[in-house]
Amino acid sequence: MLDDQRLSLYVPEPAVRPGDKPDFSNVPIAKAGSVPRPEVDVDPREIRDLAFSIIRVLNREGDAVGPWAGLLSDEELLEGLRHMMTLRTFDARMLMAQRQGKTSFYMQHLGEEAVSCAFRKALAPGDMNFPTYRQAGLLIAGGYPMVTMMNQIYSNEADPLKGRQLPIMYSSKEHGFFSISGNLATQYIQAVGWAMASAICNDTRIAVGWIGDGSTAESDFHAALVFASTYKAPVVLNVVNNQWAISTFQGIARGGAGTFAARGLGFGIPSLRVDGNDYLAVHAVAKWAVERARRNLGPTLIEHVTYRVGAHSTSDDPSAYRPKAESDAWPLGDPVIRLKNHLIVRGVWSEERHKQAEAEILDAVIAAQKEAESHGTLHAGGKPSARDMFEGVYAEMPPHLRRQRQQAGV
Ligand SMILES: Cc1ncc(C[n+]2csc(CCOP(=O)(O)OP(=O)(O)O)c2C)c(N)n1
Ligand SMILES: [Mg+2]
Repeated sequence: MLDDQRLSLYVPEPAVRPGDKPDFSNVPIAKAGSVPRPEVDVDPREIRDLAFSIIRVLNREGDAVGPWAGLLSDEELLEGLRHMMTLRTFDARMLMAQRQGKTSFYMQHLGEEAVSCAFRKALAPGDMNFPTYRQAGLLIAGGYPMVTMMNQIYSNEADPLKGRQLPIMYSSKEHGFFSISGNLATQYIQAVGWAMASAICNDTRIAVGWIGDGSTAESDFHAALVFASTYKAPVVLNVVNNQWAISTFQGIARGGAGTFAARGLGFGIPSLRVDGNDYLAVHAVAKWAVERARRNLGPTLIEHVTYRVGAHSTSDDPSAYRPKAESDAWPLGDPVIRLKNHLIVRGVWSEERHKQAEAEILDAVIAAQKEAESHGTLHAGGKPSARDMFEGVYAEMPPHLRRQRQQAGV
């Protein structure tokens, strides 16, 4: 065979590796305020550009600019800041609790707090999220008690899931938070199915699917888009592109189209990219997509462009696969600092008040932690009963399980 006829496989590589200088010069960032805001009933073919740009509201000076700005009041923004700060503090304490052996596992949101906290505020009671493990902000911003989250993390006697789920895999129907599945992408089709059921029943509730950049490589992602597109399901399909899927950079799962949002175009689904570190932008785009679903105009795909600052989980060490300072070089900044600066520019916040809020939030998280720990932690104190593992699956327990339960003496 002639050498020039030999095939070779193309394998995308990240721009930099540990020891290299972080480089995001290949990431085009639209100017804040520069992307138009179409009507929600726009023909998807007219807004294909939105799948290749980035909708941003907060500029470098901390001003809110452009057609997506102006939706939130001072009070709502202050509340949003508090939610993000709470999630960050909650993460820090639970990460420490894992290192102390109080739980086996934890996953944090560092750098991605705006995505789930801001999105939650665009939803109505009864709407249902199908989240991944990185959307605890939906619960924090939805008023779900931190103590209950911690009880689940500790698998203690007050764990509402009775130790049957991996720590951080919460579930609350009342708070619109469908049980998390460890099998990635399964919940995307479930979200579309739930939305279709809502439409079949002529209900008013909508569904929200969540998926990470890496998980969009799963077949379930594509099957979900087919059904959402064909049946115009009342669903918002979120892709959280945090640049990494554990050690695999986003260029592997993204494919050749250039962005994750572009995936929606082949299905005729309006597809937008948003600055995932901009609380105002995430909220505005979420509102737009939620209104489309609510008005029965069909699905929307949103790519949240963000960066996973922390490790993938407590079982991961990112220094093995990316430069240590890469997160500092991320061009979209930190969501908490950006909203804080905006509130200072608005004249309703200050460095002193921020420090004070940090202290108050830490106190509240520590108080919740103390209460949760009074119900037990992984290796100490109260535990769910072994009997519980036999319950909650079958309406009527099959004989073989009844026998096993008797053998276990519970
Ligand atoms: C079907 C399936 N394949 C693989 C895994 C193992 N796994 C858990 S998290 C993860 C990375 C997911 O990355 P991404 O979708 O980008 O989400 P992120 O963690 O970055 O939020 C992998 C491969 C799994 N849980 N399920
Ligand atoms: Mg990812």
